[in-house]
Amino acid sequence: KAESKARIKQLLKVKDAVLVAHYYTDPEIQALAEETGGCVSDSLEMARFGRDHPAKTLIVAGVKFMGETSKILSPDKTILMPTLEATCSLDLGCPIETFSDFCDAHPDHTVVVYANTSAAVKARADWVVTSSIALEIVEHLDSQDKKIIWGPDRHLGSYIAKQTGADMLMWQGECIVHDEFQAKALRELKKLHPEAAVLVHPESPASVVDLADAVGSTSQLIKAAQTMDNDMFIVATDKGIFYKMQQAAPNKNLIAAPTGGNGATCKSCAHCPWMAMNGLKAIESALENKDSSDHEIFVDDTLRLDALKPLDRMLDFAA
Ligand code: CIZ
Ligand code: SF4
Repeated sequence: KAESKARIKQLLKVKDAVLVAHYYTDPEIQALAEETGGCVSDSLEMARFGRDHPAKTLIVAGVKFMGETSKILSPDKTILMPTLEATCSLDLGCPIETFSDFCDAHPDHTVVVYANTSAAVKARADWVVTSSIALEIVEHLDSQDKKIIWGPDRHLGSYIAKQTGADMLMWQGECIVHDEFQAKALRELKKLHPEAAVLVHPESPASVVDLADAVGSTSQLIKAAQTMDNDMFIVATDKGIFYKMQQAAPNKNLIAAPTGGNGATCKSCAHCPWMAMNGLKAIESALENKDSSDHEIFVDDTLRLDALKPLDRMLDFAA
């Protein structure tokens, strides 16, 4: 491992590359990104950091839509991923053909899609949002009496509809990781730790969100652990987040929310199987990039410009 890390550090220098990692990747990958002057963050910040960094090459340790978003924002950079097989159940569950038909069937609706989608789905949308800013953008559209098509995460969509009262037609997608958090087992755990605050990512089912003391994106949940007075937090999101959350709140006790209620076994067990593909060996191989078809992200130029519009709309709104 030490050898692999040393080799990665050397390759980053030689190739003028910087490592950008998501909060859900394994702790050693996040630590390596920090040590080498890269960044660890959510999908929006990853893309922004990559765009603004002077390096010629970005190594995006995350899942495919994050690499695509980086390419859309930084077309002149080489975007490499540890593996192009790292995808996302939301992206997989929202193929462009059927999604486009759904949009065509409701031409009077504004199309708002989550960042966890392909470049083609983004290109079909009026707005792209991440979980940090989805609520504000839908509020803004609702204040203009817009009817909304929301895709692909139905849990996040329902949460936003409930908070804003907006008129939203939902695509029925879900994140296989967050969908597994269990309300019944969480209620039991809360009873054991009545002093703990519950932090929930809104890709979780409504029954779990209902038990939350704070609901938010990964960066918002880290902030909550840092600023809330509680000494203990029960956390319902991918367990990769514990690395940064513990750093931000070193004296707090963080425990994982249960994923297998009623004696059922979990499948993802609170760790995204695609995020887990971003190992040291894969990063090394990306940096070597012997075969670009294994690592390099390309986005067709017409598609890129169409996807850039709704992404820029979000970035301008956030600014
Ligand atoms: O669930 C994910 O994959 C998240 C939270 C992505 C992101 O950073 O927006
Ligand atoms: Fe997709 Fe869920 Fe994995 Fe995030 S954690 S990449 S939403 S499957």
